[in-house]
Amino acid sequence: MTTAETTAPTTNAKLLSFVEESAAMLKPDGIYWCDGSTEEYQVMAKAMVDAGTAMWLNPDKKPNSLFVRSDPADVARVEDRTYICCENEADAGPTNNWKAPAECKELMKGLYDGCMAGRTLYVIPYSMGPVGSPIAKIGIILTDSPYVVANMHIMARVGTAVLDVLAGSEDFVRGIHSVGYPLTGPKQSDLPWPCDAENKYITHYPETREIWSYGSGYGGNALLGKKCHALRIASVQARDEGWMAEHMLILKLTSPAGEVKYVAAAFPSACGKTNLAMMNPTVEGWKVETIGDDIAWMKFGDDGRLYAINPEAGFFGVAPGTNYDSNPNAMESLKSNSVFTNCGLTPDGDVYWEEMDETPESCVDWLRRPWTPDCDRTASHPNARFTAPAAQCPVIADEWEDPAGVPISAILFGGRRASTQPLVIEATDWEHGTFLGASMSSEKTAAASGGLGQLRFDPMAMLPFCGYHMGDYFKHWIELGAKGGDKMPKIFYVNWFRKSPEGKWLWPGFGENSRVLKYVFERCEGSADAVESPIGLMPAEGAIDLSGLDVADADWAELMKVDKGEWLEVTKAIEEHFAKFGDKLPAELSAQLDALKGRLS
Ligand code: OXD
Ligand code: MN
Repeated sequence: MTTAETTAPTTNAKLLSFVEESAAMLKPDGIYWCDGSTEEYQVMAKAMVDAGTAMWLNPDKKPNSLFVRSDPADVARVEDRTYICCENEADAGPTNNWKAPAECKELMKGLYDGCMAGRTLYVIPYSMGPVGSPIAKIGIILTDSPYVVANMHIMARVGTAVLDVLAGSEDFVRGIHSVGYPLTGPKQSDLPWPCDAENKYITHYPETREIWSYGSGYGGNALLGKKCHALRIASVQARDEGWMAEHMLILKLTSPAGEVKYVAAAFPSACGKTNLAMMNPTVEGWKVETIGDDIAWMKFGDDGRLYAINPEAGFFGVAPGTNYDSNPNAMESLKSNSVFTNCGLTPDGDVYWEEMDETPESCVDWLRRPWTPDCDRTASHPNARFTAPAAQCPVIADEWEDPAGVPISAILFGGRRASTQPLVIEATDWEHGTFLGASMSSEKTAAASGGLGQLRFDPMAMLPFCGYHMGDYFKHWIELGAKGGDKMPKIFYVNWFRKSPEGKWLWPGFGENSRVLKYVFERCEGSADAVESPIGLMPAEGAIDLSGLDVADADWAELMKVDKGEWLEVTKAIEEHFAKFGDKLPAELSAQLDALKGRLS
C-alpha cells in the first residue's frame, strides 16, 4: 500500500461531492481514502519518518511508537484563532470569536486555494463513539497531514467500517484541515513540521455541521474529531436534540462492597482529568476504572437517568508531570503503539519529560538541542503530549465501549485555585450545581497558548469548547435539570490545588483524591453527612476518610476554610462574569448569585 490515489470506497453522493468539491479547491496531487488498517498506520508512520516529522523510538523501550517534534510556533490550541461562524453573531455569544459564515468561508477559500499542492489529500471517515452505535456520530476529515491520520487512528474509530455504517446518509460532520504549506513556488521542499504559523484559523459552522481548519498541525487544532467535533459542533447538536456534550472525564467507582457508581468530572485542560480518570485509590478496598479522560456525551436513558459515553478511543494526554507516582496507569497505557509529541529524546531512544520517574543524564530537548538536568530549561514543552490507545489502559472498564453508556450519579466541577476554594463542596440542587459550574474559575495552563497562570472563569471547563452562546448553554443545563428532576446527578465542586499562604500544597492529590471520591459516593448513597455553609454543603466532621493520611489539623482547616471576605470578592467577580451574558443569563443563575450574597452577608 502507498499513499497514492485510491478509488472511493463509497457511492455516497453527498460524500463524493464533498470530497470532489473540496479537492477542486485544495488541489492536492492525489486523494487517498483511509481504511483504518494497521498497515495504513505503518504507511503514515513511514511518510512521517521519510519527511523528518517523526522517528521511531527504540522498539525495546517503546514498541511501535513514534516521536514527533512540532514547529515551536505550533505547540498548543490557539483560542484566539478559533471561530464560531453562525449566521447571527449574537448566537456565538461573548465567549467565542465570531465571523459571518460566508465571509469566513471566503477568507478560508483564499487560504485553501491550492494549499495541498504537492501533497496527498487523506479522506478520514471516523466515528465518535463505537462504530454503528445509536449514540455515535460520524465525521469525515479531509487533511494533508499524515500525523493527523495516525493520531486519528488512535483517538477515534477510523476507516471503511465507518463508511459502511454511513452508507448513503448525509448525516456526517464535514471537516477540512490543512497544514497550510503547499509544495509549490518558493516552498518546493517540505519541512519536518509544515504549518502556516501566521495564518492559523480554526473555524466552525455549527448550523451546517462543518469544520474548516488551516495552518496548524497540532492537537485540538488539527485532530478535528476531538474538540472541534466532539465538543464545539456536538454541543450545538446536543442543545438541538436535548442531550449534553461536555468536557468531562468519566470514571467507574466500585466500593469494597462491590457497589458501582459512575462519576463525570469537568476540569479545564491540563488540570488532572487524565490522572483522576485512571487513578489508583489509596483508600483501602476502593477501585477506580476508566471510561474516558476528556469528553462525555450524556443522554437520558429510558429510566430517566443520564447515561454517558466516551466518544473517543484514545488519550491525548499532557506528558510533563505524568509518572508512575502521579499516574501509573497512564504510564502503562503509553508503553507501546503511541505517539509522543514535543518530548525530550534520551540517548537510548526513549522519551523523557519533566517529572518522569528517572531523569536521564542527558537528552535532546524538544527543540533538538542538547539538554542536561542542570541546564535552566525543560527538555519537553509544557504542553508535550502522548497519544495512546484507551484499550491499553490497565484500568479501562469493561463497559467503556458500551453503546448504551453508563448512568452518571455525580458530576464534579473543579479548577486550579491556589486560594479561596475548599477541597470539596456540594451543590444543594441541580440549579445550584449549574451555578457552581457556570461560575467555575481556574488558573490558565499551557494547553492553550498565552496567559499562563492567569485566573479566568471557565464555565463547566467549556469556555474554549462551547459552540454557541454560553447564556443559552446555561439555560440548556437548567432545562435538562428540570426534565431529569431528582434523577439528575448530584453536583460537587472540588479543588486539589489549594495552597497555604506560604505557598505549600495543602492536599496531596493524585491517589489521595479517592478519599473525596469515596465521600461523593457515600453522599450519593446517603451514607455520609454534610453540613450547610454559605457556599454549599460541606463534609461533616469525619465524613471524609483521612485515616492513614498525614494532614495536620491546621492544614485541614485551611483546606476547608470558607473566608466570607474572600467570597464576597468572588461574588463581585462572578457578577462581572455573568454580566457578559446580558439578557441570556438565565434568571435562575442571577437568583443563585443573589442568594449566595445573602448567605455571605
Ligand atoms: C485537551 C485540552 O487536549 O483540553 O484535552 O486541551
Ligand atoms: Mn481536554
